[in-house]
Amino acid sequence: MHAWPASEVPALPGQGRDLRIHDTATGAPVTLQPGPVARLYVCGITPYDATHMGHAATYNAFDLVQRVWLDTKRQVHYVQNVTDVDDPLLERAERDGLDWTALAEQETKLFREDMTALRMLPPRHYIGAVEAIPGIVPLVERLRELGAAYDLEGDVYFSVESDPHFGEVSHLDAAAMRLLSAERGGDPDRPGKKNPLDPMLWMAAREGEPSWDGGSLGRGRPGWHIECVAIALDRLGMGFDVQGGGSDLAFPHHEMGASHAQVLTGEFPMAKAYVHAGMVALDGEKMSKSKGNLVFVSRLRRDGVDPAAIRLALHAHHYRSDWEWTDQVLRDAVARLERWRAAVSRPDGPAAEDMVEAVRAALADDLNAPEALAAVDRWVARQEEAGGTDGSAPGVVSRTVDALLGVAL
Ligand code: 5CA
Ligand code: ZN
Repeated sequence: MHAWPASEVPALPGQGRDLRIHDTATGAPVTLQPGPVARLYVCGITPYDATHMGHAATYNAFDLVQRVWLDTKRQVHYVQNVTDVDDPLLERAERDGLDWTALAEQETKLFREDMTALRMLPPRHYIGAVEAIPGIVPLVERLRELGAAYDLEGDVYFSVESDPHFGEVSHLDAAAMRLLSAERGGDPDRPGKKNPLDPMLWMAAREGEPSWDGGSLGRGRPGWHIECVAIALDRLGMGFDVQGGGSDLAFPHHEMGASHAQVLTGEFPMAKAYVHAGMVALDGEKMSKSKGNLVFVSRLRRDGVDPAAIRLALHAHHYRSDWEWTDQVLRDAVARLERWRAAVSRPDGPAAEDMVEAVRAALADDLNAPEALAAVDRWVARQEEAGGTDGSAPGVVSRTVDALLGVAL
């Protein structure tokens, strides 16, 4: 599957800083020291509806991860998936009388356009679940050979008890896991399972649903967690730097994925840091496709909102906090963008070196984007109050905001 075009990332003067980021698995910040090529896997969309502000906020966080690493002169090997076959997608297609492949294609196309408009850097590999099936089947077969998977009425389940590290990503107790499993695509109440939490690896073909050749597994389609594991191991290998997504993915998705990979390879952990973005709400409830309380990026764009303002609205919240999307959040961002643009359009201004370092320091410290905005605001305020004589300063500010925040002034 193709991704979307990259916007250019200007090089900045001085030295970038290593990223220190909160790791869900250890519950503490970790300073990552990737080699010359940092490895990042971010869970992609299930394309049955348009990109909403919650998705945008999560991808914004991982775009910042990339930008901090690029600033340290590293390359970034970034992989993202598209869950282009799964229950919610099939259900929505059925509800709306659409062909499920057409729905997935249409929504993935819109997602690419939204990401391009927001200047989110694209993954190097953008892989659909369907195209990953030939790589998924042998992994499920291998888990069966290892005794870590079992059959139930033709479906294949992963046994969570086969991984001694199971539970070490999300650190939840059994009751909480069971509740979340039921809410997030699991089937804890299905009779015959060894452990209620065991997730499906391969679902035998169902009447009226798409299915693929699964070799010794029979015809069927892949489970959700093994999809991301197959893609991540194939493209990045074990021990990559960051696996990312929204906080609703910590359990079961990232927990199960980590277990699959650890049992398959005998190595631990799959990712050096598990990084989770907070949930964006609207009217007091988590924005979600299933609830339908959504503000779409594409809708705002159609209404003439500058994507750079959307980006600033996202940066105004720390990625780990849960927050509420309101019209005021957007109005504040539009006003900030206007002020910043006016300030950098002048031929000179106060020296900007401190601002570059402050933005760098803020982002390298667990992606503190609100603090990065405050650092730019301080330069803008000085420009508005007293101006300055440094002819290179407005350009330096523009390039910094572009390179590190993805905002074109
Ligand atoms: N395809 C899977 C991941 S493999 C999936 O979760 N797709 S999704 O379309 O439901 O979500 C895509 C990403 O957006 C996930 O990282 C999810 O955690 C994040 N996300 C979904 N809703 C919100 C929200 N309200 N706020 C913040 N992030 C969200
Ligand atoms: Zn995933």
